[in-house]
Amino acid sequence: MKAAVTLDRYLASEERLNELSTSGLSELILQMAFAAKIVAREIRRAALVGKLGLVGERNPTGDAQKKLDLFANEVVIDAFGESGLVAAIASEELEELRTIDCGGDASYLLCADPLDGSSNTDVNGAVGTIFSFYGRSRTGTCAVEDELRHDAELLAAGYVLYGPSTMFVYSRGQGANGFTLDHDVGEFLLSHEAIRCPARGPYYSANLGRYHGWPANVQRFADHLIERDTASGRPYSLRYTGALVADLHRSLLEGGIYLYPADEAHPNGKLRLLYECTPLAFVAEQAGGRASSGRRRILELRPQSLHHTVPFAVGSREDVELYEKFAASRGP
Ligand code: FBP
Repeated sequence: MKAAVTLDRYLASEERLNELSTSGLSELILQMAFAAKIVAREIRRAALVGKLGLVGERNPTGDAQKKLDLFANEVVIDAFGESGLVAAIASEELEELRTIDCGGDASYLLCADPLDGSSNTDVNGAVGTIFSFYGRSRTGTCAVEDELRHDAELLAAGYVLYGPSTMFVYSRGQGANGFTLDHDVGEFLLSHEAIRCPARGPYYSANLGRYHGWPANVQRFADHLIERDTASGRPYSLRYTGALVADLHRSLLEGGIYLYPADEAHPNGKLRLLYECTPLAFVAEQAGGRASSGRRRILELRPQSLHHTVPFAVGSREDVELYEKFAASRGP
């Protein structure tokens, strides 16, 4: 039987293949995997240790915070607080940046959505963690938010999917790879090497409950996906789990598109550019997919603020390109 490849070993092989894949970045990706193991354990036993339910507070973009949101946030911050590598952390759960060592030599920045799909925590649904590491452009200074907004370089990104199994998917610019946690061994083992996203469908993920609040051209796109036309593989099947990470993971493996357009309740979209859209766009593109606001490629956008939201479409390249065509179209 082929020896299992641990995340550690795979990162080391990437370092040998590409000098851009630094040991510092490997250490950070391994530390995120460690944090994911702790979060996975807590999610699995949450109902037994009083970790379900709300904390009664709201996060910076108004979402009601779950106990597991705060737990995952603390685990991520603790995991990088002593690393000596991370100067500051931007998190969905924190109003402001958490600066750790911005005046020193720490040369990386971390952006994280510690728990994606929070509405699923109390119903045993899939949830995720989204992360990205930036190389500092102004090491030793504390104008970190300005750095993230203008010239910090995105070096690596990924997500953890806490589903029937726990998966860790990341990229540092050399393709996207997936690892599955062997809970008994306590190691993430290579299970999905060089993920290639099919060029199109057959699934789409969107909250159709918001359909009537979408712009007409977006409604037309959704209508188009469910028209009958065997030649183009339509109608697409709806799959909406309530967790972006789970829906994107399906699209990357089996094809399809996830979209969260602007709507009446979210005129600038709901999803946060810095710690949800950009990291997933990076992974999707490394897997041959595409990610867009409908008007611009997500990776061309820079955040105007820490919690800046954008309309978001991600998944199979041809489906997202078609969405962009509809999004650019005029008329009733
Ligand atoms: P959280 O990171 O706060 O969970 O928000 C993101 C998210 O939950 C996505 O995972 C999901 O696709 C979407 O929001 C669900 O939003 P809605 O309930 O409006 O459909």
